[in-house]
Amino acid sequence: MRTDRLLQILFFHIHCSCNSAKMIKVILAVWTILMTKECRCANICWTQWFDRDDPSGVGDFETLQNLRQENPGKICDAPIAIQATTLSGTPASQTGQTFHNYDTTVGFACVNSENKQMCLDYQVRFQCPPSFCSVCWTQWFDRDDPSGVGDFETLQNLRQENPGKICDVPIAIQATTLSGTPASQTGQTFHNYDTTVGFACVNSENKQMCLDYQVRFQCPPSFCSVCWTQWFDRDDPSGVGDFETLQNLRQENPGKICDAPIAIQATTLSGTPASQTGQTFHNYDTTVGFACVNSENKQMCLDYQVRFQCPPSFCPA
Ligand SMILES: [Ca+2]
Ligand SMILES: [Ca+2]
Ligand SMILES: [Ca+2]
Repeated sequence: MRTDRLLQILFFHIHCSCNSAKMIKVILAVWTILMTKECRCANICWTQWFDRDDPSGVGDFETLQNLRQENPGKICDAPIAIQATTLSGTPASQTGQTFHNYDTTVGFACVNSENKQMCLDYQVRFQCPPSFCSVCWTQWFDRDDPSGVGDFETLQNLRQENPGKICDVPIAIQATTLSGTPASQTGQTFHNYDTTVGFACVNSENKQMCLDYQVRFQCPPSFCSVCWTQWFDRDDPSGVGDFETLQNLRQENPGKICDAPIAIQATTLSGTPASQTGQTFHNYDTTVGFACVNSENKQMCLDYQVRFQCPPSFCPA
C-alpha cells in the first residue's frame, strides 16, 4: 500500500474512532513501519558517474555490459535506477534527443542515426540497494611477483600474512595489474580468479610471463562495520615472558577493549606478524589474550604488541 493512502486511512480513523488507546497503538505500529522503511531508503546509494564512450562513432554507448566489464565490482547486480546527463550536467530528458536504451537492464545508449543531430556525450550512474551500499572493499594486496612459478595472490597466503584484514566470506574479488589495468583486459589466463581460492597466474599457462597483479576483496556489512582497538604493549619479555593478556590490558585500559573481541592480532614491535616469528605462544586467542613464555622457546620471546577486533556495537559511529 502506498504511504500516502495509508496515512489517509489512518487520519480518517483518528477522527472517527472512539477507542483512542487502541488507535494510538495502531498509529505507533504504522509509524514504526514507516520509519523502518525510511531507514532502509537512507542506505541506498549512487555509483560514481561513468563516461566510457563518446558519440563520434555509431553513437554514445554507456551500456551496463560494457561498464561492468570495464569496472568490475563497481555496479550492483540489480540497479534500482539509472540517471544520465550530458557531461556538462544537463539531464538526458531535457536534451530533446532520442535514446536507444535508457533503463536499468541494458543501461544507456544513444545512436546517432536515430537522431537529427549527432548524440551529445552522456555520462550515467546507477542507484543501488542497501545490500550493495554497505559492503566495503579491503585494501589492495600484492604479496608476490611473477618472477618464479607465477604471481600467487591466494586467500590462504593473504589471510596468513594479513590476519583479520580479509572477511571470512568475500562477496567479490578484483584483480588489476600494479598500474591499474583490470586483469580481464590483459589477455592473460588465470589459474584462479575467484572468492574461494583467490588469484593465481601461472607463467607456464601463458605465452608471456604473468604480469604483476594486485587483488582486493569485497566484504559484507557485518565485516565492514567492525573496528580494531589501538595497539597495546604493556610488557616486555625480560622477565618470565611477554604477557599481553586481556585481564591485564582491561585492568590497565578500562573501556578501551570490547567485552567479546572477534579477533586478536599480535605482531612484534617492528610489525612482523607473530605467526611469522617461529616462536611458540602460551596463549594467542580472544579469551585470554596473548602470552609468550621464555622457557617454552629456544630463544627469549620477542617483544609483541596486540590489538583486538570489536563488534559494531562497540565501534565509534
Ligand atoms: Ca559518453
Ligand atoms: Ca603480485
Ligand atoms: Ca610486549
